[in-house]
Amino acid sequence: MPVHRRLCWIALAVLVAASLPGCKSKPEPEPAAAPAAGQTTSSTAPAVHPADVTIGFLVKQPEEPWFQNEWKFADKCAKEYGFRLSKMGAENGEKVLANIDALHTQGAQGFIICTPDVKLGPAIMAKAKQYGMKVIAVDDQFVDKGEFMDVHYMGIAARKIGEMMGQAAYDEFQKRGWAADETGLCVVTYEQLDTARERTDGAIDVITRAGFPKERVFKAAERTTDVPGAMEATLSLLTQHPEVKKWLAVSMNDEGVLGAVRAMEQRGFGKDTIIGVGIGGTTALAEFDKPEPTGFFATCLINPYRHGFETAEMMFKWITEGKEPPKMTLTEATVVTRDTCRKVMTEQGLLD
Ligand code: FCA
Repeated sequence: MPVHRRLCWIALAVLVAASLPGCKSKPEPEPAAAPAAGQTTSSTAPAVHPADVTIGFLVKQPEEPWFQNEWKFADKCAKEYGFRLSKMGAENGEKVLANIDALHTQGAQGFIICTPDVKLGPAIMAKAKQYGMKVIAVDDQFVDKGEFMDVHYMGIAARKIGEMMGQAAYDEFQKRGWAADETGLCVVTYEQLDTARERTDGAIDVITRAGFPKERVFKAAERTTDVPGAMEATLSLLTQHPEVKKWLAVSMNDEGVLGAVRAMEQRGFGKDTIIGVGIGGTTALAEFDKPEPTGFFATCLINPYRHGFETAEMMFKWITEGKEPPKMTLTEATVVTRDTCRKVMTEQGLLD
């Protein structure tokens, strides 16, 4: 073949190759076969390109500051690693399942979820399996037939933090020299959720073991774990116990305690007759930032950076490197008050 014709053929071949889908001059790394559970790949190069990774982050109460913060830190992780994060509200079972379908359509390889109902665990895992998606449960652990499911989980050390909450309330009660016989402990409960029950049980145990009379512990079961839910529950408790002159208030989260404090204020109680201690941080901070102190005395500051950034990072590495996260990660808390909350949150990098 004359040289010029041979050159033409080569040029044509190059053009065709370049226009073929997936035929690039620099080949993309091939996705590795998914390693068996518990195994890690030895390769250091990412098996999947970060830009091809989509991770879902579903939360049961998108309006709650805790969950907004989890999203904020997960977003930070997505930016840092260059993957796509799909944030979705999952207020009920229908939404959860529809959103997992939507994630599949988006090509997601995995998701992190705080489920609206822990009993949805088996249905969530079945759908994830069908789509080959990885799952990390955050905050609320999946339950199947009364048992925790063997699914990767990051939650707070609920019992321990509940005890911390009780201790902080009891210490302040003693410091103020209140008489036990005119004080009541209001416990806003949500006992169908394990992480909630462990927190409030921990608080009750510590306070009663310290000597506070058991018969002065009053539970108010909330129907929803938000401020209105806690307020409604507390108002009816207050109606039943007009003899109580001073209140300690604890709950599973800041919202529960804030609802209790608001209800008590409606009935004439205030900063000198309420010692409220919550679990959270951001909701408490808004209360501590008010010009005058209220009955919301302290909170156990928990860490949305760990629950948002770290879960997203674990999921990303699981997808791209086959690095399986620990089965269970429990995070800790620090007690903060009006005087220390902002400072400690800043130190922990939780504020902008
Ligand atoms: C649960 C609660 C949240 C937060 C989280 C760590 O999901 O509903 O308020 O306390 O645990």
